Amino acid sequence: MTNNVPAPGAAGAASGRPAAVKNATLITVAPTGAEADKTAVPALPVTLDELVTTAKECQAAGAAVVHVHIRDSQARPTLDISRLTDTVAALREGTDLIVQLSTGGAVTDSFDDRLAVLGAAPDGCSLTCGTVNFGDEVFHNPWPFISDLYTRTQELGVVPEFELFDFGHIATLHRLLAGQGLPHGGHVHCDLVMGVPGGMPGDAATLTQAVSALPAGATWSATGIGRTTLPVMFAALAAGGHLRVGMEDTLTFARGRPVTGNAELVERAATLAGLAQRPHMPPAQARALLGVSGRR
Ligand code: KMH
Ligand code: ZN
Repeated sequence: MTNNVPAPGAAGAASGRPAAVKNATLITVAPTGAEADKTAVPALPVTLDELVTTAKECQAAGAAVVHVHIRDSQARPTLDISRLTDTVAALREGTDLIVQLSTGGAVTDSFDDRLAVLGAAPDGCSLTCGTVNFGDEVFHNPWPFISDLYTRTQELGVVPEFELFDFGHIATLHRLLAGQGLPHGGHVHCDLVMGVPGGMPGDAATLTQAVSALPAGATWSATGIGRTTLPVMFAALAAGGHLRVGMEDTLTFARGRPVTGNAELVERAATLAGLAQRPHMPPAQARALLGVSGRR
């Protein structure tokens, strides 16, 4: 292993920090995404009210971060800046969650619109570290866009989460940090997005290999798309990582049983984290971990 991500049992007196800080599990919920269709998935939160309601339920169930995509009045994905700004305000008003806006958007969104997302002044944002085939589509993230977006996060004081869909993205993350320094907040946190058709597979062996290639000192969460949800969740907990769950990634709770809402996905993650003796961490603890400063 080339990184020094703390192992589940590594916390304690030697670090001088309470054991709970290092051993707890950060749960991020990604409630909506840009891909699922409201008519096919009625439980998907697409209005501001639905989003805030689900965010409150997910906080109560154990989430500390919300990864946000929004929809327009027709439930289509949008990066409309005024809607994004209202969404950040409403989530801050209604919850204590760290508000992380997606800069990935939908595969059809322009680079300019994706850069402009930061104007909504979120606590954090996603920052995908490379292009990837995305089912039948392509999710475009060329180097100049990655570099510009990272510079903007540093200028505006937004904490990025580095989204890694494949191994080449990890190499690009190393290049980014070497050339442009640490992110705002001073801490590197990554999210392994596994099981996307076109990206790395979602299984324990791949997760272990990916984690071993992360930058020294980085923390990480993992999410498995679709049927890779559970294998990735168990592997991440075993390897000392954090979790992302939600209807952006998972629409089937068990074979033949659709997800009824985001909270049940967070509840399941929190239950498994508790069984692993790595209980979910509250938002204040997550802010300290990620280097997210106080509310604006
Ligand atoms: N909707 C995907 C094309 C992100 O939020 O940063 C991209 C995505 C990643 O969901
Ligand atoms: Zn997303």
